[in-house]
Amino acid sequence: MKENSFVSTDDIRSAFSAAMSAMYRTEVPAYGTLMELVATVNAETLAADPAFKARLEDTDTLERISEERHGAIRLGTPAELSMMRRAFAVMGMYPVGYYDLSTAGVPVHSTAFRPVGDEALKRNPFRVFTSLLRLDLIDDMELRAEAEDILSRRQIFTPLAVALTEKAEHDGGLNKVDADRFVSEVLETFRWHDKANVSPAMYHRLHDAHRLIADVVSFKGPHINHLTPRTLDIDAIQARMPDYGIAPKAVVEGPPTRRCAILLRQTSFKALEEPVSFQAEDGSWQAGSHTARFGEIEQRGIALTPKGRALYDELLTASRKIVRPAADGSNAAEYEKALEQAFVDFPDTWAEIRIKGLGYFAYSLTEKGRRAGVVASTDIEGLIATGLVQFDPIVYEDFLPVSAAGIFQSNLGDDAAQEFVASPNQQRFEIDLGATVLNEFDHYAGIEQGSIDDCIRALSKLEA
Ligand code: OOG
Ligand code: NI
Repeated sequence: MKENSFVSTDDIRSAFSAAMSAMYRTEVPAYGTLMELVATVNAETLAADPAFKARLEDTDTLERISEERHGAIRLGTPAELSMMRRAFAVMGMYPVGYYDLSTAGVPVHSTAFRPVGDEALKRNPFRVFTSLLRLDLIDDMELRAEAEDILSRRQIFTPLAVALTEKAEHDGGLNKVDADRFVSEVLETFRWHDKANVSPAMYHRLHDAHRLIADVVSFKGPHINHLTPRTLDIDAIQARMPDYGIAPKAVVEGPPTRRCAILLRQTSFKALEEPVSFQAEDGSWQAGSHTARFGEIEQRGIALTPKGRALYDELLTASRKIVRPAADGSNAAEYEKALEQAFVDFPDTWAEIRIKGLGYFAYSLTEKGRRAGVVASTDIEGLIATGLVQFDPIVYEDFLPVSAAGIFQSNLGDDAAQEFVASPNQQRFEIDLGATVLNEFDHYAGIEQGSIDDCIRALSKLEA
């Protein structure tokens, strides 16, 4: 097959995220309502700030501003995780980062499958936060064995999804007909099933061990549990959700509101209780309910260096020592205040964030730099000082474990906090995944260094 007849991985990913969005809106109408609110607030924000709008027009595709940026699934077995990796690769999505959530009382560890290059992110940034259940953290050995047995009997991919993934791997891509079929077949894995795989008694045993275990083990597949569009004003949406009849989680996760946005802020509406039926031992179906699916929004800022991230973690921990956000929202205002006060120590101008080595920046030539003629200097600070080179923040494209835990917790029910011994096991995760995950810090550092090299090369090349 000729290579140019292959659909690009970016196009397959775009088709997939659009199909998932359409499916989820039908499955969870409240999510459609959230999307409307996001579109409204984004339009208002842009109308109120023409300079901001112009800047976004330069760097983003404005008409796609309110589209989904990420979703999340929870898998049950190593085999499911490694097959998922292969299917995501067909869409140009690769595992970046390792997140241990055991410390936060959630028995999973995770990665994010996402596009990696700048071009691919611009074409469509859709990511999937993907967790693997850790039955090794469950003390009850009998229940652990039963859960393993139930999981070993399910097949979350359709035969055609597997066959098309293998075909893409073998041929190096998929043609239009196959790509369309691939998208609709892989979508099946993410679909909601209102008939559980287990009896009511087993569901309750799993649920009592941890609600998340029930969510993963009791169903035919890893239903998409939320999708997340991008908002330009997360505080406005948090405040206005109740007007639209949807209940926001107690607080916005991540850093406080700032002039210079850092990392990632996110919030969600609380997961809905949905009807499901369970098949009892005698074969009869019994009505019940399950709470798992919700909608989220995100607002992203600059990617921080290890030094910046350490400062972020330190300030977040400090603020949570003063006020720990209660799940019912009763101390939300106090929490916001403590957070804001703690973050006074995090510089809030791009220049200072850069000079202190807290964030990653992309460097480029200014207009003056482009007209400067020959400048054979490798001193980037000098080039900035003389106005030949400028810098822009690199957007953080990954996730935050404390925030992710907050999102998990608020959607597992307000009383779900539970202790596990911290036990990160990246090596085990990578063996199960069948690949190593990309280190996000190395990745951002590489983008930054590449942009510096490009500036220096461009200025000295004028010599030749
Ligand atoms: C995933 C929660 C993590 C985020 O945005 O941090 C996440 C889950 O609930 O499965 O999606
Ligand atoms: Ni999320």
